[in-house]
Amino acid sequence: MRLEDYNPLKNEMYQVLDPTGKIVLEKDIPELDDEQLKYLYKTMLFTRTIDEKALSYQRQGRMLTYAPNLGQEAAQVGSAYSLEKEDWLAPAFRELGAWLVRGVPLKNIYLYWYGNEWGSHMPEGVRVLPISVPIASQMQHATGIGMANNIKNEKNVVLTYVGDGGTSHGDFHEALNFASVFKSPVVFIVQNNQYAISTSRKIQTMSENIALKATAYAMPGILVDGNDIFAMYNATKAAVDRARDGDGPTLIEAYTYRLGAHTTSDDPTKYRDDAEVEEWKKKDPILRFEEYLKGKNLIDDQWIDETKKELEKEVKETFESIEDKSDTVLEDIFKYHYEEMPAQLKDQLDEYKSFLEGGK
Ligand SMILES: Cc1ncc(C[n+]2csc(CCOP(=O)(O)OP(=O)(O)O)c2C)c(N)n1
Ligand SMILES: [Mg+2]
Repeated sequence: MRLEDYNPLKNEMYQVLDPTGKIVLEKDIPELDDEQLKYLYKTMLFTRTIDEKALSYQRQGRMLTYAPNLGQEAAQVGSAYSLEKEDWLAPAFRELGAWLVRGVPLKNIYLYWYGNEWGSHMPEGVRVLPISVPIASQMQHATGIGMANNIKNEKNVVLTYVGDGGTSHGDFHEALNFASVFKSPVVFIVQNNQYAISTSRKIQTMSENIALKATAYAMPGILVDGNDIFAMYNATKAAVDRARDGDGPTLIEAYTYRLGAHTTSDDPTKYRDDAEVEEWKKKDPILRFEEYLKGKNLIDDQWIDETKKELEKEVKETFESIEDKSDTVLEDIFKYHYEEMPAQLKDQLDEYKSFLEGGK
């Protein structure tokens, strides 16, 4: 596919499979073999299983606050699959599918959401930065890594994600501007899931879409059906290839929907209609891909059932292996930012220690 064939200023959206799994652009079916296609499907299913289990553990009081990915699996899995091993991922906090594709072990993911800093300690060779909760801050890191790559003459690409709400932050604009000026090899993905907690995308920006913001920074921008795994894979691959060739960054808007709550502390029924959610359920990215794969006789209901059971078992065993065995050390929360802990951090540490000891 060619990024320039889709003009965000005309609100054109790139799509390969429609919501029923029918091919709308035959020439853009990616050249992936059967095993690769099944791997993509299985990873989307794994993402959903991990989410469903985490929500249930949280409701049972066994897990801390959790941010689900329900409905955004294609946007994450499809995009991350376009990277090579040596490339980097600079995530926000709602990219579970991308972490799995990049080789982050489930154990790490659950440790993180269990409040254990060791969850962010990636295995050797897994080029994934820790989860970044301060909105859009990871985009600066991505641009910086890309600039360092250029200086060192390395050909690695950096993939970074942000939400629709994150595009209102200064960090978003600074990262795009620097990346464009210095031809940093970055692919910026906006997971536009239509909400920033309770703030609707409709009042987040007056731009008709988010992809067109690329125009001001003189880089390609493309609006992609984020629930279409093939469209996400192809568009990101084109952007990754472009970055690797030294042509600089691209902005991709993955048009998707957060089917679940913002986090387990949120109640979306307070700010959006059930009817809207029902409409989006019809565009479920997993069902769409499932229909396509069934049509090719690659999977059937029995295979799906068996795969689900296998994944649920893995999730349960992994969670139980970390539950109540946390070796979280209070100091870990404070000690990694500075070589020597500054006075104000030390005060906070002392205050917290005295709080835990029952003092004030
Ligand atoms: C700098 C900063 N301000 C506020 C917050 C609180 N906060 C956490 S998530 C969020 C909304 C993010 O919305 P969006 O960027 O659309 O991502 P989504 O949660 O939809 O994936 C906010 C305001 C934060 N984490 N960091
Ligand atoms: Mg959002």
